[in-house]
Amino acid sequence: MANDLARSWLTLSAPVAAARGAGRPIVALESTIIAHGMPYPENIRTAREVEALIRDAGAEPATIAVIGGRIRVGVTDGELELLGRSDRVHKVSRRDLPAVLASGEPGATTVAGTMICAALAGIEVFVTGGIGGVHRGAQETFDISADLQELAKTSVAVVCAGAKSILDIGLTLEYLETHGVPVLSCEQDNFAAFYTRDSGFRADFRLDDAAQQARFIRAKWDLGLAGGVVMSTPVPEASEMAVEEIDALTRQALVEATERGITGKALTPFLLARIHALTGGRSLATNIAIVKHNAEVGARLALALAHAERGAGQA
Ligand code: PSU
Ligand code: MN
Repeated sequence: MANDLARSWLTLSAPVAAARGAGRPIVALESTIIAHGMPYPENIRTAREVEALIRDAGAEPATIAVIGGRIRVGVTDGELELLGRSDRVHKVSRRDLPAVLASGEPGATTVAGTMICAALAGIEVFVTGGIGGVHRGAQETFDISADLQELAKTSVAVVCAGAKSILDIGLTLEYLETHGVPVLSCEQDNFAAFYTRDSGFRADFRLDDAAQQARFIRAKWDLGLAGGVVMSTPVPEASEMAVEEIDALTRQALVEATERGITGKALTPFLLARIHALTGGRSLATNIAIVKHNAEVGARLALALAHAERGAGQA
């Protein structure tokens, strides 16, 4: 756990505190995906189902959000409802965290925001859908998600289905390499592209087995190599979308965003909502299947990390 001052802003839910007390592994979940990534009521239903999957696998889920001026590590059903229904929930990345803590207004944490809070709470594994990245055209706009900087410095393993093709996936991987963030993949050699399994880019290291993944991560952190690890897992085949379809719709959504002058933190939620509408909701079913699959992978990783062997030799 972080120092006492940082900890004074955290509230662990009763189930999370009990899991901590019993030494059971905890898996963090983000809330931007609930408040800004999926429509109501599927967002809340999915959040509950994902929590149940993690619990069934033997770990404790901790959905992270900022409510009432506190960082909440684990939320109640009522709080989940607030996050999923209210249109006054802020999207909270590193920059925004002090603002919602100071104002007391509700905030949903992004990948970056959730990583910060998970690390403060001593949680090593975080399950999400897709990470933010370098946006297409970032050479002009400078739009690079703060998620990537967070991965560079905050020691949490992020289980995701890669990054969406609304982003420039090649540049995203280059950025991660520059910052020393390892990109692991399971089930396939290549990095996943969210709605589709194959981004066309190789991940750095393929590790199919949770025990191997855990040993890799332990070695990194034991050495003091601070920073995150991206654990890419592809969408299950049965839920994958057609590459041509998703490419065409992504291009259309990007054109619309440019025409409407949408930039900054509003861009990613706009693109997600447009793709959802343009697919007549089919992309949402894929999105849900992705997060559930990631929850299973993440729970297995959290259990493996709890048992991971350290270096066998002597210092
Ligand atoms: N990608 C998705 N679904 C999401 C997000 C990204 O497929 O819900 C959310 C995550 O919370 C991520 C954030 O951290 O968007 C990135 O936003 P930005 O690009 O503004 O950094
Ligand atoms: Mn951005």
